[in-house]
Amino acid sequence: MKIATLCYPTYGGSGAVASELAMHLADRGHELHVVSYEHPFRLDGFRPNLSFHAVTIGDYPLFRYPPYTLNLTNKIIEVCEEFGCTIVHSHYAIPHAVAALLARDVLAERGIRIKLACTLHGTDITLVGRERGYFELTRHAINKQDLITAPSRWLAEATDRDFGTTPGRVAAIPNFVDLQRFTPNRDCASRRQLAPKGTAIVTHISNFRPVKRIEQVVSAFAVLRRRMPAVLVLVGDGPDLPKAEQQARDLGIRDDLRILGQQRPEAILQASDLFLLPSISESFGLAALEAMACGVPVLGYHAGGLPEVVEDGISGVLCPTGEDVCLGSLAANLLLDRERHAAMRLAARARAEQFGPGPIVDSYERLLLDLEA
Ligand code: GMT
Repeated sequence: MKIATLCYPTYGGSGAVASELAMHLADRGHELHVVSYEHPFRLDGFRPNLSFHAVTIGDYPLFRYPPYTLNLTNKIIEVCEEFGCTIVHSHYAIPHAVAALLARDVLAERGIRIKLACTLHGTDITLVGRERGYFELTRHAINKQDLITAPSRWLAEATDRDFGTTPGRVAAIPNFVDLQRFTPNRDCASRRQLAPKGTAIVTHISNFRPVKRIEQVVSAFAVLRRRMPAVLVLVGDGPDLPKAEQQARDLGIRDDLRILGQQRPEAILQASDLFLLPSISESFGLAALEAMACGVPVLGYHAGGLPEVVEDGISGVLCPTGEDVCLGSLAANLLLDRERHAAMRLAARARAEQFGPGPIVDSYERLLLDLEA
């Protein structure tokens, strides 16, 4: 297959999944052309059959808001024509699915037929896509795709309900994790570097947007900190990170925060005792899966697709949404119960092993190959 993959390059799950999938498909001999406005953070290592194409964005003075979607569409047309791509795979519907649809029309006029696949990731359905300014076009573009996938049954059902896709049409294909790269390693150097012996390491990784409820991460940590020596490691960047820092200052725990910015997460996860992910909604929770692969239990809510990944009471703790729970006390209770914590660490890794790349990339590959048939 020759596939043009459209994705966001930024720190976040959709760009990570798009990049990892592109690399796996390239390793299986397919030709991949990744299109984005910057080189995606997870795309690494040379492969002769994988290339990156940057979308150049016009800056004509008339444009107060440069029309990125048009530049993207133009790039899709160029890439499909030049390299003979027959599938355009959009990751995150907005604006990728719309640009792909427009490109398909232009290419059809030139006698070039392409098929469209779209992997929905989460807020393209649960938040942004529902906004009035995006809804109609997003619904149209999703329904015009030849293949639609979502990382959880929960998101597939939400798409049917809110965007009118026929039930069963959105294929639920979970996120996957590299089980060699993300593997437990308690004696790693990063553990000693992040905190002195006997100090619990609690971690949160995200793009620090309101949906992640960072304020709950910090307040839970403040409660936990009163019960034991601990540090809170924050990885990633985003609009709510400065607020988290201020909240920590107000609570008198700023010195216990390790704000690391955007980093490769594996060494940090290996050093961690607990991963906090109290999101309002999480279509899957790739960061949680990566933590679990490193043997780190997850504490969060029974929200969105997270229960399809984390088994409450076994590989982590999921609190009922809408109830007044004290995440900090739950975290402290778990970390102080050494036996339960050790069992949960093992269970977290065992659960993650069900999400290795092999069979999940197989599912994508099969559905994409069917498009060509
Ligand atoms: O926030 C998003 O929806 C975008 C996306 C991203 O790029 O960060 O995250 C989503 O996609 C991941 C990969 O499929 C999922 O594991 C995340 O759960 C999902 N985030 C949300 O649903 C909030």
